[in-house]
Amino acid sequence: MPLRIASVRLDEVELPLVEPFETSFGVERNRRFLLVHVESRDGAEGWGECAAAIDPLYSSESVATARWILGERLIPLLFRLPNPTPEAFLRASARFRGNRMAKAAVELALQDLRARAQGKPLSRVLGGRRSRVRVGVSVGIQPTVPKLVRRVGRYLEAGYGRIKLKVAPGWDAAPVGAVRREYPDVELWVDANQAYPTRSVGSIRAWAERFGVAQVEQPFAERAIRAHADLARGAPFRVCLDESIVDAVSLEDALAARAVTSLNVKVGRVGGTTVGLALSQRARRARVPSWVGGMLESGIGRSHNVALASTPAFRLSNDLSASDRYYREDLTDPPFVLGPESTLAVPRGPGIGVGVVESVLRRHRRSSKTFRP
Ligand code: OSB
Ligand code: MG
Repeated sequence: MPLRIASVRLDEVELPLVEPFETSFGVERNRRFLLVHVESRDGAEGWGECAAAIDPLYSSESVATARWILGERLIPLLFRLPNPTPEAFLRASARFRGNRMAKAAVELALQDLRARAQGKPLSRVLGGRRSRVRVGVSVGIQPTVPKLVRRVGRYLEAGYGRIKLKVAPGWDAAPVGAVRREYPDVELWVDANQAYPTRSVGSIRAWAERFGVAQVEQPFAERAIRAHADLARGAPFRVCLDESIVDAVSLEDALAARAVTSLNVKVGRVGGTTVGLALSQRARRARVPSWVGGMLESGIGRSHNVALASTPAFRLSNDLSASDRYYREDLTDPPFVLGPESTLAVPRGPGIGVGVVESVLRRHRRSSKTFRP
C-alpha cells in the first residue's frame, strides 16, 4: 500500500552556534535553516533538513529561495504523487532546475518516513553496515594563529582524530604550518571553498606538501575542473571536490579529467540521499574514496548524514562532529556524542533513529507553515 501524505510542515529555525564559524566566504554566528516535517495519513512521520543558509554564499541557494520553491512548487508536487517515495519525488521534481538543497529537504523527509513506516533504521534501509562512523572536525578561520592552534588542541583532547582547517588566501601557510609544528602526527586536511585564483596551483602545492596536508578540498571555483586536475597531477595529497560536484554528470566529467581524488558528498548539494549514495558508489568504482560532508546541520540533518556515512562506499572520515561542537542545545535527543577512535554511533531506532525535541524546536522556531493536499 502506498503511503498517503496528510500534511507537510515547513519550519524556519534559528540555532545559535557555540562559536562563530568562519570560512573563505563569510562568518556564521547563528544557523538559520528550514525543516520539512511530513506526516502520512496513518500517522507516520518523517523529518528533513534544508542545508541552505540565510545568504547564498556557499552556493546560489538560500533560505528564501528554498522556502519559495518548497511552498510554491515542490510541496504541491509531492501532494500529486500517487506513491510518494524518495525516488518518485526525485523523478517528478527533476524538471525544475537546480534548487537541490530544497529538493533534498523533501527527499530526506521521505527517506525517514519510509524507513519509519518499515520499522527499520534508515542506515539499514540505505544498505549501511557500520554501527559507528569515523568522523573529524572542520575548524573555521580564527582571529589569530595561536588561537587556531589552541582550538585544534582542544578538539584533539576531545578525541577528534582528523582536523580539517578552513583556508583562504592570506590564511594558509602560516596557520597550517603552525598546526603542523605543534601536532606533527595529526591527519590534516584543508578546505578553501573556491577562494583561490587558478594561478595558485604551484603555491598551494608547495605549502600543502611542506606541511604534510593529506587532502586539499575545493581550492578553485566550482567550474574550474582543469585547475583541480593540474593540482592533482602527481600530488602527494588528495584533491577533494565539494562545490564542483552537483550530480552524476559533473562527477563523470571530473573523474574523466582526473580532477577528483576524493569526493565530498553532501546530501543538500546533490539533491538528496539517493543521489549521494549513487555518487559515492560511482566514485568507488573509479577508486576514488568518498566521505560525507556537513553544513553545520542540527541533529536532524546530522542523523541523515550519519546513516549515509554508514554505507560501504564511504571510506574516509566524515565532517560530522558531536552535537556540542555546533550547538549548546540540539533539536534531537539523544545528542550525538564523540565515541572511541573518533566515531559517532549510528542510531538503531526506526528512521533517523533520534527524537525531535518539540519544546526546543518551538523555542528556536521563527515561523511555521502547514500545507495540506
Ligand atoms: O565546505 O564543507 C564545507 C560548513 C558550511 C559550508 C560549507 C562547509 C562547511 C563545513 C562544516 O566544513 C562541516 C560540518 O558540518 O562539520
Ligand atoms: Mg567543503
